[in-house]
Amino acid sequence: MGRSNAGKSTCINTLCQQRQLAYASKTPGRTQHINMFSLGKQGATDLILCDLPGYGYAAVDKVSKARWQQVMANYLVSRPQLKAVVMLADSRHGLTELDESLLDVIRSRVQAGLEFVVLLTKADKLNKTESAKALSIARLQTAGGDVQLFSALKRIGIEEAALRLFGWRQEPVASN
Ligand SMILES: Nc1nc2c(ncn2[C@@H]2O[C@H](COP(=O)(O)OP(=O)(O)O)[C@@H](O)[C@H]2O)c(=O)[nH]1
Ligand SMILES: [Mg+2]
Repeated sequence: MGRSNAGKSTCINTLCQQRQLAYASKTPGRTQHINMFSLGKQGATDLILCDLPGYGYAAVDKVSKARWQQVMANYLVSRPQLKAVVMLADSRHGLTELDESLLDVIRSRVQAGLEFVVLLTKADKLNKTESAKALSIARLQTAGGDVQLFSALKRIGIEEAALRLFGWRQEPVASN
């Protein structure tokens, strides 16, 4: 999840080594549904990635905004299958107020064991000093939570993110 234009769809495409699995757009606010991508062999899913609707796009009317927020909050609070939340934020802006309010929504689930990581996207736009600063601010905002840099363009943090997600996959149920 993340603000519209944070790089969610691009991240999913990159992790899945697909060009257009998730629709990346130059027009913010395009993804209005919860799109789910099943990874692994047919009938033996390793994990499912969900591209949540982006939030924070100014040009969206109030009613739609409120509806999306409700859909998101319901999903995050009550979806029992949810194993992990990946929050994406543009590394140049860091976590905004809207991101922090969503952190509040999932806080009790994270305390109860829901995995959580922040990807600071488009890290190719930052130099070393700016990257270090963005990381430490985001870590403070998440109270020492997992935060990493990510860039689909310059391929920063892709392996780190992929390994993290793969480590969180549901162990296959043994059958005999
Ligand atoms: N420089 C740079 N731009 C990126 C990167 N990832 C995504 N973008 C651009 O950011 C915009 C929004 O990306 P998108 O994946 O559609 O964001 P979403 O709205 O969160 O799904 C697009 O123009 C992407 O090309 C990146 O790693 N580096
Ligand atoms: Mg998208």
